[in-house]
Amino acid sequence: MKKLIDFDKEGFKKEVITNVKTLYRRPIEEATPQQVFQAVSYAVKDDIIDRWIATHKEYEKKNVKTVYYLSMEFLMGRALGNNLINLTYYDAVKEALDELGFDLNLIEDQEPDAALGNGGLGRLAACFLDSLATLGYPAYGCGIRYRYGMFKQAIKDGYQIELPDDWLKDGNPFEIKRPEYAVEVKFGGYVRVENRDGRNYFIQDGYQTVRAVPYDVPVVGYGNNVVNTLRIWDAEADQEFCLDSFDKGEYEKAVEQQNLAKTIVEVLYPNDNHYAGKELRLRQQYFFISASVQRAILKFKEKNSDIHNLPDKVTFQMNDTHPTVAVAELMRILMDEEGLEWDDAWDITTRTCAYTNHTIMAEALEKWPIELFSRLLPRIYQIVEEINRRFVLKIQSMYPGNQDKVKNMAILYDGQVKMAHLAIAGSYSVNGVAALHTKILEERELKDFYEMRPEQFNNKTNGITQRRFLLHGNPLLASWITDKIGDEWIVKLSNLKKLKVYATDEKYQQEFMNIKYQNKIRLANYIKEHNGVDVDPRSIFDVQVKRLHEYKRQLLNILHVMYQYNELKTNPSYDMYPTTYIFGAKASAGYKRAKLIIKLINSVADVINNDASIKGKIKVVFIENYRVSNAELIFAAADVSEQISTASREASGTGNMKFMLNGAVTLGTMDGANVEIVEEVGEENAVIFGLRAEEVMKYEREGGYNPKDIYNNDAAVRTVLTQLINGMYSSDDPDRFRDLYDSLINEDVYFILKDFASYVEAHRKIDTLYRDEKNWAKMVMLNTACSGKFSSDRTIEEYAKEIWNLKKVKVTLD
Ligand code: F58
Repeated sequence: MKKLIDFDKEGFKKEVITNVKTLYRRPIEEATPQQVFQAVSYAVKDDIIDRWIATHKEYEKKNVKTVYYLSMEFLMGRALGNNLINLTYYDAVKEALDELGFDLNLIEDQEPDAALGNGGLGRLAACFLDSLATLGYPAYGCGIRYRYGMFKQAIKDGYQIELPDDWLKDGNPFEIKRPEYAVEVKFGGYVRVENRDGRNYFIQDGYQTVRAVPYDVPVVGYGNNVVNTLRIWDAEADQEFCLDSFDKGEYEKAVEQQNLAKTIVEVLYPNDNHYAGKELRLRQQYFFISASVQRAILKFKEKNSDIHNLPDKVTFQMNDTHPTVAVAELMRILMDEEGLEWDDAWDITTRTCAYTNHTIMAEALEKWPIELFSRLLPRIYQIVEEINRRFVLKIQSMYPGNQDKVKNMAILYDGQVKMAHLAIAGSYSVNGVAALHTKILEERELKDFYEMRPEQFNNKTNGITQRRFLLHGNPLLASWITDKIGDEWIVKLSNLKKLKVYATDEKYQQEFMNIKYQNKIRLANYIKEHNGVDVDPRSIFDVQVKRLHEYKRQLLNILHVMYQYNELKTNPSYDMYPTTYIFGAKASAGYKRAKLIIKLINSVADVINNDASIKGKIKVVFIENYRVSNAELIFAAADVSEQISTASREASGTGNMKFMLNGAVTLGTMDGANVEIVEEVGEENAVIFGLRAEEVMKYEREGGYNPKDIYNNDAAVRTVLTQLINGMYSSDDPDRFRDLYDSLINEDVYFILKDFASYVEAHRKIDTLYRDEKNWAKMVMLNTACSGKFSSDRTIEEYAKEIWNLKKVKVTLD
């Protein structure tokens, strides 16, 4: 890796030694790995700070436009390795630590993942921050400093157990508390109108307040001295908790406030593509939005005197509907605090807010009962009512007499506040996250909105950062690539296309495949250590890692494994290439069926892995506690990337891109960004199966299909389904998996049986392709070579130019 920034190795070593001493009163020889991790991180932070200060000085000097990326989730993973990579002294620090007698890999392993997110949406936010800093765009990530992040998953007797993720227990060395930027957030009470000088002022009274205190986490750009900020808010009680108060009423009030504050930021809701509808969740949303928007306005006012210029200096990008109270909060501040009239405030708001949609799944669209919303946020609700009143008038004037339009588009309807509608009404941009997804939004889910204002809609296909998912996660491949085409790919991933010429050269094919093999050994060791299962690195590593959700169809995958096992057992001529099926997935704690699918995968693994008669042809592994840090190992080692969602359901997917980048072949449906992956790499270098999105949607319009037809006509499917209920994988309780059986036979909402034959066929194709070593090597190399489009740098450039209108800033150190 090219060294772009000077690194003083001896000085660094000294600083680590001093840090251990001052933090822990110990000589370095006696320090625990965790203590060394802390000491190293503080030394790295020291370097980051200078760049952080310089960056903000530059932003202030230039009075630049800034994007505030508002998100309930930032799935950052570990910081140390990534910061070293982006400071461009990972290798140098590795060497320095070697000299001190420590292995950087082991030190990195001391850091807990910052798992302030569920899955794709939260990880996307983290990739975006990395790209924003690397490209030099002024940006803040704004979120919540959850005390407990995404739960830790343990597998006990094949079942998922959730354990609390106490990620802050040893302290977070990179964060900085900024009490000087604390603000107040108000909940509840009532609104009183006061007339002053002929103007009505709306005043919230009788409310409870919570103090929002920001913690800033540095986001280091790659090799460019830029350090942006992830600002996550903690909640504190507003009043001093007065222990010696003799006034019982006061004392109880203080306790109440303390509890209110504590519970708001206590824990991340572990739902993926499903909204919780809980009062606390709405509290969390308003809490971080109010704090972030208040702060942004205060900062704007430091450098700008006319609030009308806000849209020239600020964009609030709302990551899904969770932050959309921002629309009403900004209106509140502009009117109640800045004294603007409605029209003025609305004009500013709708030129400042923008909204990204991440799903078409109906159950993920947030709707709040008006009763709850208005009780918790009385002033905000008043504003939403007025936004709705005016919006409905607009609909009626465009479509006179068309009640359906009002019903489909109103923000308040059926006693509910529809957050997506509020987001669209209040934004100047609405974007989907892959071409197919945006098309479905425009033509189906948000059709009425699209027809009303087509120019508002646009697509921004997702991306991922190559700095974490290749440079850090796959150092062998990263240095091979650099060796071939130089290291500019680190900031310009489209350069990877220069690798195409190597894809047909046998020597390079061998090198590439050897790296894959080394990565498979690394993962096999991890699996042995964590699962106690031996897997053969020469087998095909066929991987599906993502949240467990019915639409993602892990069930289809495991049913196919059951089918293949039947073939092996009953058909002596059945020939298959040894395959290791690797799963990793967390199920939302309350999602029963998803948890049952995890149990099924583990039960199938138990039976198959212990059947010596099949000579290890199939192995099934469920990797416990799938998360960002072990994902890096997994992507690097995969041969086959399972992207098998029911077509039309996966908005984009981003795991698919990480596999491709690391040289895996996609086995997938034409869904989300898979469509664009195939477009880039060519159909012959992916294996596509199953119904297309239009076909799925057609069936859905016509009331579904009849899965019993398939059950009756396909003996192999019948056998597999019967094995769900005959105790083959649940001898102690044959009825355990009956719910899965019933769901498939009766409805099969996700078209699993419908796509089954085609999926079997696709696996046969993979088997055949894999045996042709040269062609396979060519395929995987072309996958890496053609993955340039899927860098989040490309995505962010598009957001910056087409939505945010941001300018890049250069930062130099004096
Ligand atoms: C995901 N959504 C999409 N939601 O499912 C995926 O296709 C897409 O690639 C990704 O966003 C990024 O655009 C997703 O991860 C959540 O996890 C929400 C968390 C909060 C509750 C509702 C779901």
